[in-house]
Amino acid sequence: MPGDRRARTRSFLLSSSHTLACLMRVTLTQVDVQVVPFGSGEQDDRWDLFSGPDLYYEVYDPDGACLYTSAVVDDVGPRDLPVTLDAEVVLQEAGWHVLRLLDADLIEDEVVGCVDFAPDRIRDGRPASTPARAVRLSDGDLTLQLQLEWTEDRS
Ligand SMILES: [Ca+2]
Repeated sequence: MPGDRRARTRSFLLSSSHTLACLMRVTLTQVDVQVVPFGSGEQDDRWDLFSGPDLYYEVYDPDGACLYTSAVVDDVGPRDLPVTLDAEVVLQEAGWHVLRLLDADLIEDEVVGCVDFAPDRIRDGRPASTPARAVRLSDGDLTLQLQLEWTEDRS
């Protein structure tokens, strides 16, 4: 349950060799789907029989636990891009997280693509006064932009 994870106020230490370590909380605040592999339009390339993919994503922490499942945006077509998927995910662990973009289907959801990102590495070398950062990630023909926000953890 995302609520349970959020309720836990465990924080982690972000450090790099040349800056002072400080306690920061990383939040994934937005996911934009910028490019989707729609295929050539042939029937077996299409995500759904008569429509575009129904997009949503899941975020996994470095241990493989699912932190968050977004709402579904139905029937996404090339003209709808970029599509913004909701997010308010606190990332408590350092290390590689996985974001899976999926197409919701009645029988079995299909994976559109997977990207991984490590919040602690993205921030390394950035000045402490940069609280937000957009990160562009690709998997084949899929391109996503993640908005990450760093705030001081006062808990
Ligand atoms: Ca679908």
